[in-house]
Amino acid sequence: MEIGGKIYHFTELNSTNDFAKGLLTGAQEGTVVVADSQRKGKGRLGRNWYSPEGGLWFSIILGKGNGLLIPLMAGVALCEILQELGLNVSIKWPNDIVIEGKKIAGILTELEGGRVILGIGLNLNISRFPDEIKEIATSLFLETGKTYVREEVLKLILGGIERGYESLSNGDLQSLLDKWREYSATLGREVEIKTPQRALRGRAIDIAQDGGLLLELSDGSKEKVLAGECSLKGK
Ligand code: BT5
Repeated sequence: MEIGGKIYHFTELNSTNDFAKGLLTGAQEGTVVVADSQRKGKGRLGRNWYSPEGGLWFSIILGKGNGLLIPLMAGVALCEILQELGLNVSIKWPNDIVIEGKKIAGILTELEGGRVILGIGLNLNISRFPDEIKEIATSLFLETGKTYVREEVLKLILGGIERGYESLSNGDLQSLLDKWREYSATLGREVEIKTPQRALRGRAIDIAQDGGLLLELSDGSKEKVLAGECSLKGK
């Protein structure tokens, strides 16, 4: 499947994910929606995503897929491309792309009409962040001092996602999980996972076949978590 065969480009949208959802009927798999800025960029769980001009904000319409494995695959693809660009990136479970703990990219997947909308926000040429996030966010520009041509970076990422999606569709889960382990900033660490129901603390020991995070709790028992907020504790 070709990703980016059709690309819709807007100077401004509320959210590329929302626009992509509105396109679903009749839109081909692999269709991409990109906006220079978003008025209501969305994070997970109704959070806001700061999306001014200078960033790379886009969504891809994919076919059916596993709602947990697709974002893992996208995270790995992003890491590969950012590493090629010389950045020392890692993945904080489930799919924050970080450089020394600061987030450079976020991924939001939504299931709609049996399809997956994969939304990616990458802080490209952003020179400053609002106070609320300036300690936890970074950009390619802030890390390297260079400015990037958005279309070129987009093309690299779409290529990486096309390869990753194809190998997932062919059932090659193992290489995806191995790459994820390689980039992980979470495995081996003491973590706390918070869900609306509970908080769980333990050592992150592996990523499961379904994208869940395996924890070893202090009593030695093991538990798999599929969703939640992860904070890293100590070494
Ligand atoms: C995410 O949410 O990390 C998913 C972000 C997905 C954004 C893309 S842009 C294209 C597409 N269209 C959309 O409307 N969304 C997708 P989450 O893990 O919930 O992280 C949100 C939190 O990250 C916020 O509460 C802030 O603390 C922080 N944050 C907000 N904007 C940021 C930014 N530009 N860079 C780094 N951190 C940010």
